[in-house]
Amino acid sequence: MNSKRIVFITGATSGIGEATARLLAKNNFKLILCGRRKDRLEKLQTELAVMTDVTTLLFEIRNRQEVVNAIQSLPTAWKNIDVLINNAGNAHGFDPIQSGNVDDWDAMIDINVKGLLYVSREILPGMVDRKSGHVVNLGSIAGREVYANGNVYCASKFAVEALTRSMRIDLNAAGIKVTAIQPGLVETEFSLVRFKGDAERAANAYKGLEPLRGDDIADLILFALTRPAHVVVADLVVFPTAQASATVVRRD
Ligand code: 8X3
Repeated sequence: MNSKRIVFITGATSGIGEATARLLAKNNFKLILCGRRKDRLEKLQTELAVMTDVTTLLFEIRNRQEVVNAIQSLPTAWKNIDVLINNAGNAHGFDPIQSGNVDDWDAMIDINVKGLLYVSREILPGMVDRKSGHVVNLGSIAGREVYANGNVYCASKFAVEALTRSMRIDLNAAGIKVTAIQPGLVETEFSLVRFKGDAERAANAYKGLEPLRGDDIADLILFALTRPAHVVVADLVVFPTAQASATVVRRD
């Protein structure tokens, strides 16, 4: 297997994206780190550049033209992307549907669904031309089950699930691998964003249990990327041991 594959990671500056970047850097992948926070991107690039080739792309994934311009600006040496990790995404707000904040809805649909599509639309044609590639979409248990106040976040992750399955079919003829990773409770900045900076509410989401960490998910992504050519990890649901479903969680 070519150990110098080029990996494009969205949302690389925190959480699962950052953990994945770190692990893949150690495992000899070349990295295109994408995000909208310049300082964090540069810091991570400097840190990982001692291990592998790293470049960065700064763009707002909600802005289609920014996405297109950024990806098209890649130098020739970085254009043949082998692995696309569609990781960028978040939950914004936790309100019942009847009183949801429409700006939150827009953000989740724009980032989690439309952003994934904008990036994929730019990168997939090259993979199809080369008849080679691997797409890893970060879904969620929220893309398989709904729960109180999850509404639009769940809808956005159900959309990711539908798009992942669709990609698998549409890209099958070109021999492109498509992997879905569907985590449950992972402690990152996720809950802090969902609860708009309320650290106590965010901490409560993981209280009394040992949640997954970004590293746990990065580990599974590395596993999926390092299977032999004839093997694809199609779908991985992963929980902390204390979790049994979106809503059944044992807290001590
Ligand atoms: C995040 C997992 O359970 O908070 O995607 O929806 S959950």
